[in-house]
Amino acid sequence: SAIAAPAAIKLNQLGFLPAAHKLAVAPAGAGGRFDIVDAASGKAVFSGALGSPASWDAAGETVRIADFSGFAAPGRYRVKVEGLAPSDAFAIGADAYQALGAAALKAYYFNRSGTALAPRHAGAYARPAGHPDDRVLVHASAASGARPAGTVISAPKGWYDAGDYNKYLPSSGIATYTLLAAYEHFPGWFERLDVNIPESGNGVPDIVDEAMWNLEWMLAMQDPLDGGVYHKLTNLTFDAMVLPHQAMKAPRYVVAKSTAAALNFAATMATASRVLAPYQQQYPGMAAKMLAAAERAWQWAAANPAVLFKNPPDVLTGEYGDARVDDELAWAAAELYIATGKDSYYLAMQPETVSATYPAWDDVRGLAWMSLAHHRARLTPLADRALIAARVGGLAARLAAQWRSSGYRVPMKAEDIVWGSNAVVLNQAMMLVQGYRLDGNRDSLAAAQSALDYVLGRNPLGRSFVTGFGARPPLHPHHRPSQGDGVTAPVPGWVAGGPQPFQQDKAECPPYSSRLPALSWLDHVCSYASNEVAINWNAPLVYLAAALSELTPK
Ligand code: G3I
Ligand code: 9MR
Repeated sequence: SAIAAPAAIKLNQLGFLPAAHKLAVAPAGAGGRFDIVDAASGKAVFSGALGSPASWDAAGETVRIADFSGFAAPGRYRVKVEGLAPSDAFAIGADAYQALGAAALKAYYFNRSGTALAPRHAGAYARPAGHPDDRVLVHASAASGARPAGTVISAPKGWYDAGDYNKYLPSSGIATYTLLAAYEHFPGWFERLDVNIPESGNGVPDIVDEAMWNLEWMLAMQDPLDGGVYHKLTNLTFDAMVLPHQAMKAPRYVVAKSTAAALNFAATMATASRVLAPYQQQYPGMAAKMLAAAERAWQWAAANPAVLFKNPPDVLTGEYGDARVDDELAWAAAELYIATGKDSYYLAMQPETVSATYPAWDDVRGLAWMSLAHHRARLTPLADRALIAARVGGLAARLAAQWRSSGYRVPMKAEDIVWGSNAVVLNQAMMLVQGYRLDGNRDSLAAAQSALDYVLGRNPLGRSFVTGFGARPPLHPHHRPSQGDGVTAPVPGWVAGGPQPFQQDKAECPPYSSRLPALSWLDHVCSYASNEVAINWNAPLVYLAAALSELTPK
């Protein structure tokens, strides 16, 4: 099950929609022209000149671009440059990202906590239930009022965060929101997407049912007595690399309420209340319950504006500590404004003080602008529509300029390459899509396409970073189910965290072969710093599969 050395010509190993922007990358030393050849017959069907040599400092490499956007005929092809081995085969077709989007969404089902996965839904990845979380202890750090330390509460369901089996508010908020936004923006695509989960066929799109699995857990993370929200539900230490039902049976805890958790919760519940409103029959009373919960969490945060989370000394699992909560505040205010129409929330956001950045779990202000832009037609007169357009358009223009100037034609700068870099580039793409939806600038759509191309193989390593997709996908993600299940192939549909130069896991791994940001990656289960998967990283992949499918001109 080894991966052959990457081809010299790098491209999206899955393929393209017919009218998409289509680029491949060739080494700078190669000849001046390229051909697109039919994968079966080898016959040339298109040819063009390679672009001028350009470099990308993140990889220390100079390359030339093959632009075959002008070729649109459905089929299977390779790119050829004289003197080089042909590229991996790729497809052009109208359904290029259907299976990708379905698998990236199904990955959440595979990470469900507290439930057995049945063979009819999970196939080879069926497994018994683990982590029921119906008897969880309130940790000393979270003790308050009528819930002193040691109080037993129930907070079942939710998704395991990542390769580990804990559940954290900051990653849950952005992940769940991004799935809900994907549905809000592209409802038709998701209404047609059946991913075979237990709820499929209940009259609610699968993406909304899947989000509900996590939203029900999130609701249980709110202290009903004061509206505060626990930052995480966790073991004291990480589980071994085994399946959920084989994990340690030591008590699990809800740990410290935090301002970040309350605001994440408020933003996500306000968003969910909009999406759930039409599904009264399947989820009676849910939308109203969510909106009320969101407003209570907001009020808790208003009274507790600077409770920053730190792991207590006896809790050694993921921290998701965040030194700044002004971005969470802006995001929660925006979502509550959209959901309620109350101008007080718009004023609380202080929009003129909020810049636009690409989202990450610790910087969510871009989500506020994304939601305001999508809902701009139904905002109250108070909303500054020109400001919304300027923020979204300005961010997209900056990212598109970066894309145009980089040798690999990606919107990511070398310094953006941190833990979870593949989600950095996917979230940049999601914001480029917001720009395109506002002003129709084709460069924004092309740059978003390029970001997906990067994650699917047009990168300096020549690897697809999505399990089960492309010619050279990750085989050994840091993902406990994939490691513990005895199945050779990892659970499909997960994007690996990706290269990043800090190598925080190097004491536990074989040597990395490079310290260059875009090359510093190990396809090894040891590598939690470059090859873990995470719910917040997969969500922009789901978003992009739908967005490019729906927005690329037919
Ligand atoms: O942004 C800074 C950069 O400016 C700086 O130069 C660089 C070098 O120190 O660090 C960058 O920050 C990094 C940050 O991620 C970026 O988001 C930190 O070093 C790095 O430690 C931090 O990693 C986080 C990691 O947990 C460790 O705490 C990741 O963001 C976060 O996604 C990850 O999340 C984990 C959970 O804790 C547990 N579950 C799995 C999940 C995914 O790996
Ligand atoms: O497995 C853990 C992974 O899910 C986390 O993202 C990562 C960072 O918090 O930590 C991993 O656990 C490692 C721990 O931090 C250090 N010892 C080895 C553990 C992995 O086997």
